Amino acid sequence: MSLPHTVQPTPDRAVARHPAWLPPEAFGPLGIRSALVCGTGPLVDTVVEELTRAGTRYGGRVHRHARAGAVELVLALTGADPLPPVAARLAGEVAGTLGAEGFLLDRSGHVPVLLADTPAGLLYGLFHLVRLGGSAFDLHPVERHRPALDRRMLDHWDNVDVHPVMGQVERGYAGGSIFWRDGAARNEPDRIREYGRLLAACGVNAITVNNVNVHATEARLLTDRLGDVAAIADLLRPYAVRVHLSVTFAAPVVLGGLPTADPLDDRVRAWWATATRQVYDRIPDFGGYVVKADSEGQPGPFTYGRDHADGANLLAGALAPFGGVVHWRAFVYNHRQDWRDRTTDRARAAYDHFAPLDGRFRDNVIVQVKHGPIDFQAREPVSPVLAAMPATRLAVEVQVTQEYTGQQRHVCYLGPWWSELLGFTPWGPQGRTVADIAAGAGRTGTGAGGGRTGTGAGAGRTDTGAAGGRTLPGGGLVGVANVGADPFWTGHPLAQANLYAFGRLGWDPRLDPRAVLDEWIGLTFPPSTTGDPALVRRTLHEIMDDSWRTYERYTAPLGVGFMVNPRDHYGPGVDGYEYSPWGTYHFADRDGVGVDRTRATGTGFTGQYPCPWAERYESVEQCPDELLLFFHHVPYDHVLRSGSTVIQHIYDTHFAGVEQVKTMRQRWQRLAGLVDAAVHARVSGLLEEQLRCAREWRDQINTYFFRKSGVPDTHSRPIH
Ligand code: GCV
Repeated sequence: MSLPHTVQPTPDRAVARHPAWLPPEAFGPLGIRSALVCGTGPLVDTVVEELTRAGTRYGGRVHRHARAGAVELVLALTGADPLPPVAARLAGEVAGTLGAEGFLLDRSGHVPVLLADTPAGLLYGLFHLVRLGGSAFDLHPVERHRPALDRRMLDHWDNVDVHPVMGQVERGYAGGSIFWRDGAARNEPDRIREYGRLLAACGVNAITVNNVNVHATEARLLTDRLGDVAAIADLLRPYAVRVHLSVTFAAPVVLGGLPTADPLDDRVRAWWATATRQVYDRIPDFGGYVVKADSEGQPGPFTYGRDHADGANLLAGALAPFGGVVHWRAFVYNHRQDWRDRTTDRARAAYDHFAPLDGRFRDNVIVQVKHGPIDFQAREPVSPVLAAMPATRLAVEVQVTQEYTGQQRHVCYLGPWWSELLGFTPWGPQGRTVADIAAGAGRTGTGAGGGRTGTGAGAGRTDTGAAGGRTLPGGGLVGVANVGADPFWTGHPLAQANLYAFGRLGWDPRLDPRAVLDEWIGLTFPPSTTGDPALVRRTLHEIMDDSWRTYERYTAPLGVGFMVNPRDHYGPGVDGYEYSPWGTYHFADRDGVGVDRTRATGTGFTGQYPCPWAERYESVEQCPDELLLFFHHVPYDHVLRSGSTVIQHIYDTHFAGVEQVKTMRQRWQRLAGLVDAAVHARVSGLLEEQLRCAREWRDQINTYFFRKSGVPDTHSRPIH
């Protein structure tokens, strides 16, 4: 969909694809060394291929035999035979302890030795060495690495057919799909392989290849178009990325010709079993299904009077024999709400639907929960569902694609936001974090291996898992992908950092997001390719570190959310959703603004949180400023914890946000001639658009609230 004021992505074949965080120069320090790789298997071949490519360019050599002579770097599977003496003793000590994706790096001797129990671990270890660059060869104590979250998945909202409203990619801001074009597979294997490399190099290990809104053509990827999915899986397998498919709950009807998709119907169960077996015949390492059911018009179990545990367990049953999982989205709410009805609160919906089902889901169901209770707004509280389902595998879903954060036309580095989210402690400072929940720490399973299976309402509802259950693995971190056919991959070249940060924080949620950005800068703008490496690094930090908060300053204030234009969700539309059926209201009037979600006088949403957050959010005095209008309706002269009034805060942040964008633009100009000219030109053009749009936000929001409240700006700045 072509949007107004858009810097359109360059036609996808016009220029070579940008190497993102894997330019050849990033391999220089490894490429000049003579390396030994011990082990066999396709992923080990990938490691060899990467090193060979670097060696071909920089003069290094890659050996595959332990008795190859002098080597300066060893990468080995602990079970490889033979191993060189420099690795053999350590391998014997650590074999079997490194994990399915982990690795160990020993730099205490004269030759760095990287060991892994599995080929995937070796691949991740290789990219760790790339990140270390020349310092990979410095003396250093032994380090061990393994991902905190087992599942680090990107959901592509890509359509096979061009959708009349949403286009090729729903909420995509980087050109067309890298997988599909005009109803067919795009058939550009090199592009998909390169994508796989980038994913492996930041730690992503799973994707879905189609939109969660599954339309008619896309439904068929499960059956007669399965070959297209298998082709993608073949291309991504060498990078340890497993492919998943979004499926429609109505598949037995629309594809199988059955009269029903009732999850408790034996014919339906048999249909899913057969379809799923056929998928695994074709793609033996297929990851599983993603389902958006009873949500925004997608079909689901409610049609048959069943609940979401019934629906999810149906698909989980079909996948279980093959080790697959179903990601079942908790994004279920009434999108046909009457705006006059003040008792219905969309924020409550996911919890109300899912929390009572805790303990009913099979162990291979992952309930996928949007990070906030509404819909990927730039500021929302953490979803209370994440603290409400101790006997269920939960995944946290974030939006890497910038639907509500500037649509890859604005610089908005999301790492700091995700870091806050993953570090949030729903039970207070001493308790588990959201990352712990996504990792599965402390979860217990049903112990029954599945809920009820077709025996009628109510059966099996006693599975709570709290007592006698087994530890469940986590559901991981899921991000809606921001990649398209654009030569820079992400439209805005600096939006690549969000994809990179998503993978890295999924691997280790405790990483400092600024350090992650620093890694990304070092890889993407290698010192040897820039005119002034120190200035480039410093300037990018100055522009990007705080850019999410800058975006927040000039858009919807104090957590109130949804002041965007309807449909395309770009730019200010203060009342765009105020009288709509979507359940996203701010209730601004002449006296005040915000949504009363308290137990005392509002919708009671605050009661969905455990202590201490239920109390903090309930209290207008204790509620964090940045979320005040999410939880409370307050007068314009309400004094924030910061000491400012609500109305003055709105004016101040909107004026400040625009000034900060002007500064970004000036800073970027310093880099002219110092970074790649195409990157510079693209970012320069987009910063003009960001400034235009930020001014529009400032003027519309300030004017709107001035007109509503009649309160002047204490600094008498222009308000229209
Ligand atoms: C894929 C938001 C988006 C929709 C998206 C939906 C979802 O509502 O605007 O485009 O649909 O979220 O997450 O399913």
